[in-house]
Amino acid sequence: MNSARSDSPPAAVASPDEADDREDGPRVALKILVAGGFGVGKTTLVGAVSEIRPLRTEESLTDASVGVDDLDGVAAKTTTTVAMDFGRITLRDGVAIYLFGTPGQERFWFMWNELSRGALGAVVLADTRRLTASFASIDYFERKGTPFVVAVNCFDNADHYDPPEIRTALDIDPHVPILLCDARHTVSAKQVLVSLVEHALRLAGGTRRV
Ligand SMILES: Nc1nc2c(ncn2[C@@H]2O[C@H](COP(=O)(O)OP(=O)(O)O)[C@@H](O)[C@H]2O)c(=O)[nH]1
Ligand SMILES: [Mg+2]
Repeated sequence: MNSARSDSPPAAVASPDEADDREDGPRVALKILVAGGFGVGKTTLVGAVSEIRPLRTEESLTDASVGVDDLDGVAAKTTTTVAMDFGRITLRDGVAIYLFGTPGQERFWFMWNELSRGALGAVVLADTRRLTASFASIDYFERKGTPFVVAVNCFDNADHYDPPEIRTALDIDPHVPILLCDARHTVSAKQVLVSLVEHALRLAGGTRRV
């Protein structure tokens, strides 16, 4: 298990309109969830964009996971996130994003209500080889009315599908952005976050660009 460095977040993550005036910290802190099924790339995405060494709670997959975690299509995966990922990114001066990678396994769903409180929105990562693994996350954020975008993590050996095909397969509302990304690459992962922030602002009636 890795531990976070001393750049710890503010005691509470403020909502966008709760900017504080401290000169040494962010004036606005946004909380974004990174969700999706087991092995879709949540830990990878948080690690790709975080400017602090992400707090991870990876543990080795053990035999106890067999029959509990859905390992179909992710046979090469040797670790799993047992609590959550945490990372931070500064979009521009004074605006910090705190990222919470939410556990994909069903047994951790109880954490989602806590984690989603005060969140600006969510990125639902999807893998075209196992789209069903992301259904639960999409259902959850739709039910909650939490703004979300779907980011299809383009794995090297996965078939390529265009966003309209993915929208149909996942039955996603027309207004929800669907993007293709590579969770390993900082620029691609950051673009996903920017799309989510813009989407959330649009839904809130704002027109500002971040
Ligand atoms: N080829 C490829 N592999 C990836 C990509 N994203 C993640 N991986 C790998 O897929 C595995 C699962 O990713 P991980 O981030 O642990 O998934 P999580 O369970 O959603 O946190 C890891 O071995 C990653 O290195 C990607 O975009 N392309
Ligand atoms: Mg993980």
